[in-house]
Amino acid sequence: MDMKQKLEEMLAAAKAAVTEVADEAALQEIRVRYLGKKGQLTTIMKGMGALSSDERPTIGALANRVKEQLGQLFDQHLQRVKQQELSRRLEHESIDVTLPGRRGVSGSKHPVTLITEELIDIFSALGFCVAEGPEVEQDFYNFEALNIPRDHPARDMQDTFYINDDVVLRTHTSPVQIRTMLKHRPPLRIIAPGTVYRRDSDITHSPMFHQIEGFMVDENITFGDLKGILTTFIHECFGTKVAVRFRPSFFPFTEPSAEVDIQCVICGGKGCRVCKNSGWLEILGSGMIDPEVFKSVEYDSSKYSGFAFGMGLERIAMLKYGVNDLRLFFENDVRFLRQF
Ligand code: 2NL
Repeated sequence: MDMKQKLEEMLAAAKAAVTEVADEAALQEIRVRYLGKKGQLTTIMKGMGALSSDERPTIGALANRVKEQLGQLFDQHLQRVKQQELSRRLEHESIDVTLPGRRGVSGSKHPVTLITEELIDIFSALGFCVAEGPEVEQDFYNFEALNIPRDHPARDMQDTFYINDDVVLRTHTSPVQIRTMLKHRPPLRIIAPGTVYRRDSDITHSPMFHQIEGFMVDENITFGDLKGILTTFIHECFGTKVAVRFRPSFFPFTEPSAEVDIQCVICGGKGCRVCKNSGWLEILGSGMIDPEVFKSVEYDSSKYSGFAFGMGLERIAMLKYGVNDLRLFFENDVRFLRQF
């Protein structure tokens, strides 16, 4: 067989082979069989050395054309096979758009955050605004202005984290209220939620905890306003059926002072471990702002009066959510946190 015939037959055979092909891998295999280093075209071209010098240019040109045609042939069929594979996939695959999506894992709010937000909502509805201030505080705002002099036991190194002689980590959020009173004139209704620090650490005390304090100052504010606002707050927070009582107490910054108890939310007042069999739970401290405090902020106490109160947020959270161990709030165990 002469070379021209061999080349033409090879081209015809290749054309026949690729029309059958249905996938990319099979097509690649055929391409190698014809165009590869050990393929048929190479083998034929190796025989060209035996040709006479007048045959060689024509056969050489023909071989090149055949090579080009083979290349085109494979490219065409590669397109076809790819298109077929795509149509096949599209026919068989389907997307059920009614299936629920895969949700990302989302965190939840810390119970102390939830309580803070709830109390802010309740007091906002009663006309109170939120104020904030620094956690590293000067002695004047944390103690002096609140009628807690240098020799007061609350100043004890055992209770307070001192940065230096004049700077402390705030032991309550009252300094926020002092700053607010210095900046603004009455009438004022303010709540100050925030983180506070005391050198106390045992089962029922954490060195870092949270408080909300509030005050209201205007002309003619009385102990009746204190009772009304705090009773309303308790009814909003724990339900309107819960009994409330005001008990005389003492704070350096209020006179008179009262602690507020609610009927035990655990046993309903019958007596249990949480209320130490008294049937009552202490939930906040309060009182009429002491004239000494008004002196520090230069309010005329013959014109203005007001009440103030404070409570621990962890304690409220424990009672509302039935948490029996304070430490759970600070361990950040997700098995606990996920439940809120
Ligand atoms: C409690 C008791 C209380 C206040 C906080 C206050 C603030 C100013 C003036 C007067 Cl600026 N009083 N705050 C008053 C009474 C009680 O907190 O048991 N806290 C956890």
